[in-house]
Amino acid sequence: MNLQEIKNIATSEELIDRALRRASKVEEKVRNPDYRARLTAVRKIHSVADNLANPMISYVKAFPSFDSIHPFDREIIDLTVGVDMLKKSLGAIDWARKEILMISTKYVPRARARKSADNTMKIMSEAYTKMTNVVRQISKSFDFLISARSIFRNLPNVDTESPIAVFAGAPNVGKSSLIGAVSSGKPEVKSYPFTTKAVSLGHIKKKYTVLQVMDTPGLLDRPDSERNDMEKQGIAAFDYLEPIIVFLTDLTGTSGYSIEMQTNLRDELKLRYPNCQWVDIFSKKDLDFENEVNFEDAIEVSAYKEEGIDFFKDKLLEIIP
Ligand SMILES: Nc1nc2c(ncn2[C@@H]2O[C@H](COP(=O)(O)OP(=O)(O)O)[C@@H](O)[C@H]2O)c(=O)[nH]1
Ligand SMILES: [Mg+2]
Repeated sequence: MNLQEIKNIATSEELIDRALRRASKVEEKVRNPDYRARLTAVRKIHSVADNLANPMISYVKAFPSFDSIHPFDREIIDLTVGVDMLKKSLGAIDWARKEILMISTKYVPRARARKSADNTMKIMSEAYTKMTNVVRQISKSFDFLISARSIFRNLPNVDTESPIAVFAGAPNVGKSSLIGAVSSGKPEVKSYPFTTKAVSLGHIKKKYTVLQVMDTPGLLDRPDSERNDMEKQGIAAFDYLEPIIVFLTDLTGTSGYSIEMQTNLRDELKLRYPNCQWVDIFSKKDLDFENEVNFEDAIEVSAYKEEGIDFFKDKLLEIIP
């Protein structure tokens, strides 16, 4: 399921206009005017019903089914538009679709049974009114889906089926730069609603393996006590992906954050994610390290001079769960 790739959704009025326009082109070439009216009416009613109901099916199908959705996507949907509201809107569209088909099923035989052309047209326009009223009745559900789609399109495109490494560490320690240095292609820069800062999402590719790499600004860069509820839920969303945690420590003193703050943050995250794979990085190795800490197996890298990058990438690919 790909939340970012939901196709365009029409408003209720656009849908109605399109359906009526298409139906207006339907014509039957039969001599007898009464017979012609009956045939035309039947085809027009079918045409309106199909042109309303078919797009509605595709809209409902375009959104993920909540039975099979990945818990990460579910959480993201809940944090952005609300799972309940989305379910309600999709339910309303599906209800309306069935109503429309029922109306057409009811009106087609009635149109067929009329003797005079006038009466037939009356029945047809009654069917039109009923069908379009059903659509208008749920216009807010269309509007909701339209705005949900546009919100989803602007989210980082995390593939829940592929492994992911999230980069954590204090601000300014070099997370985004390192993501740029390890990624094939340019990382995508987009935002989640639970962190006002833009997230970088890149990919490390080797043969058939793709590892997503993402930083988490505003989330995994400060102590839990400073996070608001929204940010806590944002972190919870990442918990569902069982990420590899890449923790950057900046020993150069240029990030503006003390070693004490950085190691406290590291301890806290280690407690929060006891089951995740963990990789320690000392960043900016092109500069002098002013501090010293003893982390086993830490990898020294420089995003600037591209030092230690290949070694780090290989290490990541090796430990993909
Ligand atoms: N000397 C040096 N500076 C770096 C390196 N990586 C990042 N920086 C600088 O450190 C600052 C913060 O980097 P950034 O990647 O934005 O850190 P983030 O906040 O953790 O994402 C920026 O001014 C970068 O130019 C590096 O490898 N060497
Ligand atoms: Mg950054």
